[in-house]
Amino acid sequence: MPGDAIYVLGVGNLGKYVAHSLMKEAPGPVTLLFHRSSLEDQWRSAANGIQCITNGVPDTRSGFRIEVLPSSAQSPLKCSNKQYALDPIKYLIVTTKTYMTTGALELVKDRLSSETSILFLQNGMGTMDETSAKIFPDPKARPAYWAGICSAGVYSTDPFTIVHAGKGPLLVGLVEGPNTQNVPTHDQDAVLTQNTMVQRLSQAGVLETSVLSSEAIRESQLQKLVVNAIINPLTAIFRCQNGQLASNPPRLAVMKLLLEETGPIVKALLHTPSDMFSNQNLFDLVLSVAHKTRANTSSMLQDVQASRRTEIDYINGYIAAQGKRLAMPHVHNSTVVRLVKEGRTIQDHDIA
Ligand code: KPL
Repeated sequence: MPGDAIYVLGVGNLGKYVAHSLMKEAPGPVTLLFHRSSLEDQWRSAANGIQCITNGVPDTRSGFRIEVLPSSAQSPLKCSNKQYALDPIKYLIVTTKTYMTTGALELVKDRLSSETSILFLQNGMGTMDETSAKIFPDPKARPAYWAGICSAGVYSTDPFTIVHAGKGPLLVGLVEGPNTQNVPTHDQDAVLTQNTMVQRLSQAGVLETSVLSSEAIRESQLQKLVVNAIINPLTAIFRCQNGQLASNPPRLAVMKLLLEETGPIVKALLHTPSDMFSNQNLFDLVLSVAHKTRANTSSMLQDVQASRRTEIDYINGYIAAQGKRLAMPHVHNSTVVRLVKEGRTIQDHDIA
């Protein structure tokens, strides 16, 4: 049943983890969409499979369908099975870097429709709005958007090998939009029976999927945004691991300053007021994540160290833009965006 295939766009840490988990535990076709042609050679070197190492035990899964997307919407498509190449895509999981989202979606947009469910599983916020503006300006043609947050600790050791270092749930929820009126978002059983993608994610027990209401997933997205807006840029600017932020008084003071500006902006983005978004509660949340992930190098510091583009525009950049729109103070968020983009570092004695 090609129509029920789940397509995964973006094979970074999370894309590999989700694809591997689906193939291992939730029977049905999984198609990997390669949006860079170099991935095809790396895939062959990896013997056409994804390896996931958990507690030192490797598990390799093969059987994926592969499509190498054309470099532009006009060039021809290469895929492991021509029969499926132009099939409409009903279920799509997007795990690309945020700034690549619309460029990658552009390559498959003719296969997406209001019948499609897209799950955005990414750091930061803003990609759904960009997708609507650039890819689906007509709201009636827009797919149903799902938001996902995965807290599992996963890192790559080569292009198709990941280490599953820490357990963490996958939260998913349907985002309110033009094509979601008929989808029951509060009734978990109904969502599960109606959406094969969510059902299969849920079957892949290793993902520990919980289906949340639209409101609850928005709260979780905004909480995650706050966590990423404090930990990610500050670990990049101080060049330290997550746990080394809170254990150092000058850095802790900067965390607090940034949070005091970020908290009220994010709180204003809630659709329903929530006590969880007081500055104190948000700061406690940031501290607890920094502690739980104390040995981690944040994804932003990893990007800076590898001289890759960071996702700052979709984290502090998004918050600064929302602050501007709402006429709320946002100077600290704008400053960290600039510092990260310029590759600047701050020494503790600079702020003492
Ligand atoms: O999500 C993260 C990231 O690095 O992007 C945190 C939670 C900060 C863990 O490192």
